[in-house]
Amino acid sequence: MSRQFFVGGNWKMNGTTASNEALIETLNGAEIPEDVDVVVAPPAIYLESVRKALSPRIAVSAQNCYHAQSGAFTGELAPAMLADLGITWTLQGHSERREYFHESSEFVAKKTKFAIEHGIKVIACIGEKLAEREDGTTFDVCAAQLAPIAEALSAEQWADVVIAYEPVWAIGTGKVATPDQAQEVHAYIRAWLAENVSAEVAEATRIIYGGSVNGKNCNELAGQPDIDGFLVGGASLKPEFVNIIAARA
Ligand code: G2H
Repeated sequence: MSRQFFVGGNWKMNGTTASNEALIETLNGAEIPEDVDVVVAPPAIYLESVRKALSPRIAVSAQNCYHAQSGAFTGELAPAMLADLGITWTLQGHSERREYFHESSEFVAKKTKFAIEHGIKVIACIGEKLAEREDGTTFDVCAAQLAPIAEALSAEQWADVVIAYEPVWAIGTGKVATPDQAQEVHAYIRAWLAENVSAEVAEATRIIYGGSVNGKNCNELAGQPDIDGFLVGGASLKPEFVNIIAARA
């Protein structure tokens, strides 16, 4: 089964109206191969303006959303609000949220399930820290982060999930995982899905790599059998994002 290549741009807490307009002009003018899904995740305050200005060929994602429909949850966004604006994806569990906002894997799983139940697809992020890699616990960390998601979701709901493997030591550091290092973990994640969810879900679920991906290193990573795309941070704010979208071509 061939999995459609998927490239996400995580703009994190960057941008202004003017810089967004320039980036959107580049993206709208880019030739995007038909067999690639492209999603960008601007900061919440720009979701609506980006959705309105961006070509419908490119989907827009939130960087986070909460597990309630509405109510007294100051500072949060409901999946229904995203759907109302034509936003079809959200990130969940990015390592920066786990680290700086103390999000647990259980909380990430709860928000993932709620988002999917309310029509928003999820890029679910997992990955180990440097000390965990050095301790040889990379696989255990990934399994522990995946387990609550697998417990929360039905097999059908996995159709609305993309897993982003992002080793924390490679995020924003310029230290990209080698293609072999990334492939090894992606293959592990796929085997974990086969064992803990189903063979069908393992085969169909896109597992994308994130961590210092750029226009230079993307082609070799994209050639690995279990790397189904990328979640790109820094380079998604630059014209080279267009080259990353074409990495599989
Ligand atoms: C990892 C990635 C995007 P960067 O966080 O999610 O960022 O490409 O800047 O390492």
